[in-house]
Amino acid sequence: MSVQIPAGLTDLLQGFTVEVLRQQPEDLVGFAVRYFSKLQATAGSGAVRAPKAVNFADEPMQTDSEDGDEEEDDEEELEAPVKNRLTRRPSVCAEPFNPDEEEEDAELRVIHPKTDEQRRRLQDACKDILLFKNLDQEQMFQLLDAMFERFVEMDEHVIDQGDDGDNFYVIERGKYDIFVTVDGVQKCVGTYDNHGSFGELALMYNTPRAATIIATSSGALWGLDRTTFRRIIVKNNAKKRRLYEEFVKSLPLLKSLELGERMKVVDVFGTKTYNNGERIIAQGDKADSFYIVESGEVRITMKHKAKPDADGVEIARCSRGQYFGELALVANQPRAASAFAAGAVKCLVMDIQAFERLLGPCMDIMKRNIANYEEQLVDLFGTNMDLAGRSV
Ligand code: 1OR
Ligand code: 1OR
Repeated sequence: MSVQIPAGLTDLLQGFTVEVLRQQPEDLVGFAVRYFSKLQATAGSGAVRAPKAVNFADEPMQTDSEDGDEEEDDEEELEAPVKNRLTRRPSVCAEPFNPDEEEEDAELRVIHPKTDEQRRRLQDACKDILLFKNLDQEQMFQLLDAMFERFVEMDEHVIDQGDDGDNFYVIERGKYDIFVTVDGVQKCVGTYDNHGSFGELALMYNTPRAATIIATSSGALWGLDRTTFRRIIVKNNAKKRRLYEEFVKSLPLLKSLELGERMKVVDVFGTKTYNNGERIIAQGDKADSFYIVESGEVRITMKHKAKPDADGVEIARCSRGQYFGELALVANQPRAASAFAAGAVKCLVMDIQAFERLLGPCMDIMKRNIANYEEQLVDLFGTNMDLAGRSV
């Protein structure tokens, strides 16, 4: 029996197979649905891997320009963005945004083609980015497509306080100082050391850049343009606010914050889930995040200085609404204890910069609690130690 192979089938399946091998998706069926839907949308346009409006070759390079009249040439080191003309940024004030608006217009898609090696590095750099934690697979897919690589030299200003926001950045490598100028005095208020992200505030709130970011080594960043950031992240934040409003209103720790400030907390945290027994924090580690338990229970354990190899003693448990991981951030010292999931756990996680920027008014509550830890330390271990494990 001879079977007729429809014209085009081999090419169709080959194209799909190549994309699967290139991108190694975890959800093959979901990937297939998206791939063939895009293909259908592009039917007749000649483009295969991008929706209709995204044009790989014949679109002139577009850069963000403040006044919209002139092409600026100051981003030469950036890979030429493949961007539709419609994505050009109007002035900041002229850009109303309703996050609830359905804006799934393929015209807005930005795609920077990447090699497999670039994509792997990008995925690695993005895997712990808190702002990306609540996105679904399709949003993540679009975000990664839109990101572009930017190399920076030592001493380069990546962002200048007071400027309009153009891009959000994820750090692949390099060290960066954060400077804030208040009343004409510039102060270094923190650093990024080979991981993390910055540049979200101006894009989220349509405000001028709140800090200056200067590279203190050569480095590599992944940029995300303002339009895509707002279309995906800001829209997702509106959903997150609805979802978490009641929860953050109920948290005793945040009671000194106005509602608007609590909502800013929601904007910047990411949710992380842990399986039973999984370690969330390791005693002695350098600290860069703060946790609030959304569901499940977290065991806090501490090792005795005299028996560093023994399993830690359980010293506390945290459940819904309680927080942990503040001590190392407040005291600027390594983690004083370990934290493990007791059953399935979900936490809201905030990075150290957001913690310092937003939770200043909650410091009194935290410090009172820390004083409690110090007292119990002596009772539990029967020896005088401070929370860094030193004898006092
Ligand atoms: P952006 O778009 O305003 C500058 O551009 C970025 O610096 C900002 O987004 C944040 O991503 C990042 N205050 C303001 N912005 C900060 C801060 C910060 N830290 C990092 N950024 N503070 C320092 C907290 C350690 C508060 C200073 C008073
Ligand atoms: P961290 O950043 O040091 C471990 O990371 C976290 O465990 C710590 O912040 C606290 O949030 C949390 N002593 C020290 N850390 C504690 C304690 C604690 N309880 C919870 N954590 N004590 C228990 C008091 C009931 C006193 C120790 C004997």
